[in-house]
Amino acid sequence: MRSGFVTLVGRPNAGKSTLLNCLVGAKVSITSDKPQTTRLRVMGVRHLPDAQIVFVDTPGIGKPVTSLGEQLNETARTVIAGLEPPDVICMVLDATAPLGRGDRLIWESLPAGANTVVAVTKCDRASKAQVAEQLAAAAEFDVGAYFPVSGRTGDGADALLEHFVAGLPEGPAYFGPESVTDLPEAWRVSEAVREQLLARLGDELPYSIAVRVTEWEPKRIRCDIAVERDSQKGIVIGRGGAMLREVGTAARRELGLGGVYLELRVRVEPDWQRTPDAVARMLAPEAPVSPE
Ligand SMILES: Nc1nc2c(ncn2[C@@H]2O[C@H](COP(=O)(O)OP(=O)(O)O)[C@@H](O)[C@H]2O)c(=O)[nH]1
Ligand SMILES: [Mg+2]
Repeated sequence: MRSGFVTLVGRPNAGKSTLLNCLVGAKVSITSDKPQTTRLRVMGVRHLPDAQIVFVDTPGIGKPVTSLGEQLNETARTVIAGLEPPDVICMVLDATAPLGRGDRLIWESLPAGANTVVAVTKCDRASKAQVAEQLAAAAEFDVGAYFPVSGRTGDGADALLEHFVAGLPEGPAYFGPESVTDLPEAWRVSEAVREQLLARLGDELPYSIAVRVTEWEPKRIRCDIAVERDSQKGIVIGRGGAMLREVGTAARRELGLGGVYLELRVRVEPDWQRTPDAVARMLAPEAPVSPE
């Protein structure tokens, strides 16, 4: 048996979670076109004959404006600081955005001597010239290998996967054959709900939203959606509850929750993303809290 860990790092929105899902071959980490979508370290497992690769998704590292932003950076940095060979780091760059200070800061934060590769992703959306330019620009990061890929179409993903497989050391199976993620079931539900909200909301609201499962019964799951202001509550509920109904239906379909009633409730938690205690509560990956 061979096994190992590959951690994806990069700027917010670079395409890390989409690439992780593609490499795992299953949807384990939610994605959106809004920053701060990934709020936890999420593991996704790729099972291969006699081998297992554990891909680790991290929040994007960016300039923090709120306690939430600080906590997301901290989560990513803690994961990065804990990496040592034979763990592999996959630095994800967006082919459609020029290399910038953000990428360089992440590169500089990687542990010295780390086993790192660069994946230039979103190649389906970039011209050949753009891809070539980005690969050339990425040469300033002196890593072991460079791969053009698309997390959306899967182009190039096989070559990247083969590279990881070739470098796997002998090791145990960290996950059972049925497991594709370490996220507890309740978190998969709340994340699916948040993903559907992110897909439907404008640019400002997503930062203000946090979702938690508060009750879990065989035929009924209750989710609390926290927003920061009364005005946001109305937007999330929608006209006559239309938005919540749409989100609930889509999330249930995504999760395959046939026959289970998914109850969504919206409540205001003023300014939670600027309040360290509230942020910690919203991001705690342990058992869902009961409503006070
Ligand atoms: N066209 C295209 N879009 C992508 C690709 N990867 C990610 N995206 C989009 O880029 C946005 C950010 O992706 P996400 O995976 O959430 O980025 P993350 O913040 O780095 O995890 C989403 O709207 C994705 O659909 C890709 O390979 N091709
Ligand atoms: Mg992500």
